[in-house]
Amino acid sequence: MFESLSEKLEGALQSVTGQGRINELNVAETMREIRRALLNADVNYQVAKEFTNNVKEKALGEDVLTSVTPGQQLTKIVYDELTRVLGGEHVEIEYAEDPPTVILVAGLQGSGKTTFCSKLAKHLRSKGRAPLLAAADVYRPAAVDQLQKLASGINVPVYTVSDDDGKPVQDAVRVAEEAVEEARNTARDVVIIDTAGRMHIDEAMMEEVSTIKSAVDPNEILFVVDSMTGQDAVNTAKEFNEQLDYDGVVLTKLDGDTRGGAALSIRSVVQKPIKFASTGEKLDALTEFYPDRMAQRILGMGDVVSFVERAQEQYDEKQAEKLQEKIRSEDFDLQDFYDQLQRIQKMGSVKDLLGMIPGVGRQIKDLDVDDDAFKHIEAMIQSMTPKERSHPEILNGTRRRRIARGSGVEVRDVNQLIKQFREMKKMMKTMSKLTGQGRSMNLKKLMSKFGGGNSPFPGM
Ligand SMILES: Nc1nc2c(ncn2[C@@H]2O[C@H](COP(=O)(O)OP(=O)(O)O)[C@@H](O)[C@H]2O)c(=O)[nH]1
Ligand SMILES: [Mg+2]
Repeated sequence: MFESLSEKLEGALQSVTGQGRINELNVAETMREIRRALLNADVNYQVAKEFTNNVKEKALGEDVLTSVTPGQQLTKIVYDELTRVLGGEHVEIEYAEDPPTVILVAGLQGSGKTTFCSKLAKHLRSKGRAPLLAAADVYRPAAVDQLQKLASGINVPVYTVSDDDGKPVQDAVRVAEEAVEEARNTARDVVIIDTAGRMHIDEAMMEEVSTIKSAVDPNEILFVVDSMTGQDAVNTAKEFNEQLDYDGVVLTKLDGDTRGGAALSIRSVVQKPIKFASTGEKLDALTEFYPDRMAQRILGMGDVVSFVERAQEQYDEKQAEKLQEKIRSEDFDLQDFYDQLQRIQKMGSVKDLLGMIPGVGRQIKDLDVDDDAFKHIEAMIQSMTPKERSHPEILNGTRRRRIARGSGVEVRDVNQLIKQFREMKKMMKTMSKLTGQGRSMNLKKLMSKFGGGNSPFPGM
């Protein structure tokens, strides 16, 4: 689904990775790439423009997180914006307080209405409801047959009106009205009305659907649209909405090689929620539409998004600034280091966290990252007095022996910790000069300073 768009978006975001921090220049460039990716996917021009403007504004306005790279942070912002254009929240079908709930399904011919009606019936049944299908596409006998065939497979009754020869009576409004009556009489609590579509929007079709609407006063009108048709889908959605003022959109054929334009544009253009997505011809290929899940699929970087979310949860601006200042002025001591270790561990297992850094994931997959190694480091620091933590230079032989005993390690482990801490501090200082404010500290590089016996990363 949306492979090309996904690829291009990831490409655009990955090009920011590794750069020091978010700035006007790299954001502008990334936005150009993202806009191109969206337009390539046939996203409405206005929607694409607004999308990149919003992302840019947020990127330049947001607090810079120390524990993530600019690329990761931008990924999260793009993800949030994708979720927003897809509708933000999931929107449920509205059920009638007094059953039956009447659902009217409209759309062009071939968009997938009949298939969707059957899928919806199956879906609702699995939720404990008792649907009745109404075959209000009365002009082609094959249409009624199709619905009956699909419905018999799932054991859902279909309401039809036939003449003496068994041919469907060509009165869609009558079928719809009687179906609602039938549901009431047979204790069916949802009526799904499948209507006729045309190849193109025409007045007769619109008028018929509008007449059904006024006749049965549906609780829910769903507009079905083939997502493969790109911007045409958006235009059709607009016209149907002007006529019917529908309640929700059903995107079909998302399993095909649709580029994504319809999915990403419809919500913004018609201001109606996408409620369902259809992903195949089989009757179980229907999902309730969740904008955040879809955004994650499009971006294909769900792990980065949740990483940044967790970093944001742990983020404390004042604390971060204090830390930066300490690094700059070389006041960063073992107590600060200890606090950072605690913070990192609160965010999850170290291997998980490292795996979420783009490019790192694959490298460490087979490594045996030992979270316990951190425990040793922590234990050693815990065995130090506050003064020792802030002035590691006073750690003479006697003190080191005491610390080793107190934390259950060998003296050489303590020696190593002190040596490594000194090296790390040097590196942090250099990094902080290189990146201006040292904001994008690379966790892996930092931790790799802890080589040897206590290293959480064997071989580093
Ligand atoms: N691949 C795919 N095909 C679908 C999907 N939904 C419907 N179709 C197919 O599209 C064609 C038209 O569907 P139909 O329900 O008859 O459309 P209607 O004219 O709007 O009632 C049929 O061949 C369906 O099997 C879908 O989500 N994915
Ligand atoms: Mg049909």
